[in-house]
Amino acid sequence: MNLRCLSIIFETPVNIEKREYMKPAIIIPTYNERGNIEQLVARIFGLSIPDLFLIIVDDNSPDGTGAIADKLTVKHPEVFVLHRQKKEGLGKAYVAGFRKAFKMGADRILTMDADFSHDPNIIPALLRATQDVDLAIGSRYIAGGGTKNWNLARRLISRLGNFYARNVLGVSIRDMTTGFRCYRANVLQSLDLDHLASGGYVVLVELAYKTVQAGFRVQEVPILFTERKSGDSKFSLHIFIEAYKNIPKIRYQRQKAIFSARKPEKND
Ligand SMILES: Nc1nc2c(ncn2[C@@H]2O[C@H](COP(=O)(O)OP(=O)(O)OP(=O)(O)O)[C@@H](O)[C@H]2O)c(=O)[nH]1
Ligand SMILES: [Mg+2]
Repeated sequence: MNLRCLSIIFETPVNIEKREYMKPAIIIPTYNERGNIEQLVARIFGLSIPDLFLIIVDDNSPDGTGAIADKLTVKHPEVFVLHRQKKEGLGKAYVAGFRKAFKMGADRILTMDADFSHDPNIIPALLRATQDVDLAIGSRYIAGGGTKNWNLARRLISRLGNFYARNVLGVSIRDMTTGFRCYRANVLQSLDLDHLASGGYVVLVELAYKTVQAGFRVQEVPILFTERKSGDSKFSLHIFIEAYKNIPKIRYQRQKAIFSARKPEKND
């Protein structure tokens, strides 16, 4: 039997054997996700991804998601839960999760929503993509991607938001607002996470922008985004307005940084 046959027999269904990455972490921010979290964790571990660990970042969900997550750690020692005092926004939750993942020595950091809008079966494809690029983005707006069961208003808001972000920031990524991504850890380590323009959803746009600006390679992987399985959306008009205001601020911050780096010292 030749080596190729052997590799076919031993290849797992998700083809993760020939992996270059060693220690992937998945960060799941949660706020009132009691109807989803347990099932999601089971689905993720069902993928049998080697050396995977999971970080759930819960902002003291009133529905008891944090306590459910704690129970999951008994069954799955690879699950870690960060309990935060109060709801502070998606961006802040991500950053807390990133720091924990750094401490634990993760070399790939994947983020996803808790509500099954992000299909766990795509996780291996995102991990695989980071063998060639530094950031793999699960994208609804490239060929093969899309949204399912979203009403017209939601589709318009998402499209408009992406159009606005792409044009204000001048980047070509089609889906800047998706939270289903896999970063090489060194990308996030190189970004100044202490001084992000926003602590909310718009951090997704900011992280994608800064990754491109820093010269890292980005690839979009098609995903089909479906309506949440259970629970309520946290998306609101407030989030939309926050994004609208903060995107120009992200660009301005970058220009200011370039300008001050170029400014000669007084004594020169
Ligand atoms: N820890 C934490 N998690 C949050 C916060 N806001 C949202 N989340 C989680 O972030 C993920 C994305 O939030 P969603 O409410 O699903 O937002 P969305 O996907 O834009 O909207 P829907 O799909 O319509 O619900 C989910 O897992 C939420 O539970 C927050 O302030 N703190
Ligand atoms: Mg969602």
